[in-house]
Amino acid sequence: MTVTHEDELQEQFDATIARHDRIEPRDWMPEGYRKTLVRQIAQHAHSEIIGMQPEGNWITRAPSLRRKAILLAKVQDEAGHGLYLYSATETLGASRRELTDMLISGKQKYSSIFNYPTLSYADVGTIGWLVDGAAICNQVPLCRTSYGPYGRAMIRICKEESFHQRQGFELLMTMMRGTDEQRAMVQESVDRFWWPALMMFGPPDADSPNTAQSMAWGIKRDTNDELRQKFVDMSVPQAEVLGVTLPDPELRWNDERGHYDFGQPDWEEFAQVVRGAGPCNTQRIAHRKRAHDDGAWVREAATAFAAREI
Ligand code: FAQ
Repeated sequence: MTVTHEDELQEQFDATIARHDRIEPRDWMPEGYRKTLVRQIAQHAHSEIIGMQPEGNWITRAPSLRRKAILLAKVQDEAGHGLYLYSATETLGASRRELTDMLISGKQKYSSIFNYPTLSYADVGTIGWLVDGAAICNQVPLCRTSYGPYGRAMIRICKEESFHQRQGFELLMTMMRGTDEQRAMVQESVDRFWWPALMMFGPPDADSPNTAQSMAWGIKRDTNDELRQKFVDMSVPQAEVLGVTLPDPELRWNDERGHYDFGQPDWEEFAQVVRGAGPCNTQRIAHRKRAHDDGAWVREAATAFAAREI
């Protein structure tokens, strides 16, 4: 049997993955690895950018200057996360323009969670607590992902997401110490966001087409179900401290497993939202497209300026 150059490259790649070393942009990589990374990192970047909309909705109506300053800073952080991640995909040969076109035309996905509306200011706190909380559970292991630029971007992103989670919890805690009406607002918000937050981790492992290969390549370090369990275990004691009820009658501690048992989200609803038929999908993409079109003159001016400088 003849050993080709490609076989040798594949062997080196496999050895790097087995040593838990990083693959860097200049290294050879299988085409499937590159494509999977572009898909996952682009979806992640789009989620950060589209994720600015539900909370951005409340910037003009924040209840105080302090809350407005916090919210502005958080939404701005999400834009930064999107930019680090688009930069990471650029190292794989996918341009930001190309990815933005794929997002706007519906060819690439973004997280299902951002297709739900934000109906009250409590949602700002719940997004911080549950959505950023789920994002941290999912993203801390990604700091050890096998692709260097993605892992390094995740380190900074995770630090900022931890702050986001804390600010959400603090906002909810403040409301829980307030009036009956405020407490009811928090509970109503948690009732709406709990199940969509569990869906953020993706389909159950048995229905996840990408997990096995992504784990073998060291792109993902944990399965969807493992991370979902970690999130539930982390959130239940926090809900107790807050004094809110999680809307799951099956939620209870299982001594034998050393974990909480919990019910299943509505996976049919998840499939619908991912297909584009969630409550806000059309609005989110239309808004993103409008912002992109409105920014055309800025991109043209920057390109003309760059050409003049050469
Ligand atoms: N929504 O085979 P799997 C944030 C798709 S950032 C929509 O399990 P995989 C910050 C999946 O892409 C939140 N689509 O896929 C923030 C695949 O698509 P395909 C985003 C979903 O990739 C906070 C198909 O279903 N975080 O929140 C979802 O192995 C507050 C089959 O699924 C990341 O992107 C979903 N929830 O595992 C911002 C983290 N789940 O192949 C603002 C990085 C799955 O049909 C405010 N990503 N799909 O095209 C990951 O860890 C993985 O990509 C998973 C999915 C775990 C999301």
